[in-house]
Amino acid sequence: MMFPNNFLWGASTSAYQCEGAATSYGKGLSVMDVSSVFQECGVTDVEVASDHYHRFIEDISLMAEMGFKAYRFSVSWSRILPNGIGEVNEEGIAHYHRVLDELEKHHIEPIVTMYHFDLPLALQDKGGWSNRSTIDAFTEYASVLFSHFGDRIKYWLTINEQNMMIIHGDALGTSSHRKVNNEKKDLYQQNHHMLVAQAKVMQLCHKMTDAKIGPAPNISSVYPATPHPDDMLAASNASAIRNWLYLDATVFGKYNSIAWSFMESEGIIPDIHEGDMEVLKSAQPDFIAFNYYSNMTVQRSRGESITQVKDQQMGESEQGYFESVPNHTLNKNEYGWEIDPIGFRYCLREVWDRYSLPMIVTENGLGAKDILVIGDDNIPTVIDDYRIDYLRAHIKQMRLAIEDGCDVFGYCPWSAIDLVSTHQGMNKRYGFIYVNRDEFDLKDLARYKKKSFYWYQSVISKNGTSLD
Ligand code: BGP
Repeated sequence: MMFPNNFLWGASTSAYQCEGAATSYGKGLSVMDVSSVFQECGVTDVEVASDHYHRFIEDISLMAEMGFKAYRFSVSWSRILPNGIGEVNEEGIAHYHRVLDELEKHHIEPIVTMYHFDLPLALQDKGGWSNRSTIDAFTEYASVLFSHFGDRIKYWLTINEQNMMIIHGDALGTSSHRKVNNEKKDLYQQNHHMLVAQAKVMQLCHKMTDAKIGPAPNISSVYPATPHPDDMLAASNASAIRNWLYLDATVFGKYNSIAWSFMESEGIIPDIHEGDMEVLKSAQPDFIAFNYYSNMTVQRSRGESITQVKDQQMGESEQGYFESVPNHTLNKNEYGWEIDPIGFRYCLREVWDRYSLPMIVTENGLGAKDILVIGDDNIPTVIDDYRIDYLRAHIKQMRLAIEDGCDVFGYCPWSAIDLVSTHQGMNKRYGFIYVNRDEFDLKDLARYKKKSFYWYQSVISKNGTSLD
């Protein structure tokens, strides 16, 4: 079994994590530029990051050397609209045109995320997603993007990991920290606004362009800790609350009933305006993009939280509904994230079974403390066999999922180049390309090819037929 001929092999980045130039060239601030998470974790901020803003020509030429068919990156909303709405920053528009020129030159398909965690601060100051007017702001931003780039981009992603911003907003640094009466209700109100905004933007995309558009949640299939029916129910709760709430609303245009009954019991049903549900119903994604790092395992809620560490892949629980537990059949990476390639096949099958829409994997990868060494040719490199093993195992399982009948049209692991990790700064690296800087010492920001660079190059050149 082969990967389809036009399979989109590539990799991903996001604007705030790699661009740098966070306060230059007319860009407005975003919530990530002022996020306290980096300081709390004692890691670098995103002022310079990987300096991709200034070095995209070199970076894209390295991606071309790897044979990339696609590059998934995000546009910084506040670089296009410094205040979130209103005045357009022409320098921002010109920048992304230059990025697209470069990609075109190398025949690399751009896959563009419109919003990857970095809400313009000006909008956050007005209440962010709690404020219904952010729906209009996102639609306005989308219309600016479609009118400037609509004829150059075939694949758009609306919102990166909307589900993680709701569930783990504090850890990601996207929370507004506003004082509200009922924090949880406010979160699910934000979620509703994002769902409506996304639906409007999908409609707009179809009206203004010939491009395809889809959501980009973080999906983890959920295993029950034991075959006990209570654990089975807990797994079903977790899946509904973590995954299907988001995708059902996007694809079927309705709230998942299990998630709805959870919101009802918790007293957190969002205010839904007349016409909202019609908007959700009438919008249709063309594909599902999703990020996969690992699945999760849960048991029935015993009323206390089992894990203390909370990030995108760990420690999720909803008192009364489910509780995450470690899966002892799986190995973990050095940051405690479980490694579950077979679960990747399972997850692809589950999403395919449920929605029957073409899928593209927009994140998957291994974060590690890479060590730069001098290679045979006297050029610095990283011998990242651990990353190669991880990616190989996942790509093999993706191939099996395709054999199972899943329609997967692309794979863009995290990340193309090293960039700032949400909690561990430059310490936790994911890239095929090493960026020569430390946490606080910017060094020369030179690019070095890791061992995985050459490995992935060969995988792509053989279209995934030879993985060993
Ligand atoms: C995803 C985010 C990415 C990236 C990735 C790795 O949830 O979409 O932006 O950060 O996780 O996570 P981390 O940087 O925490 O290791």
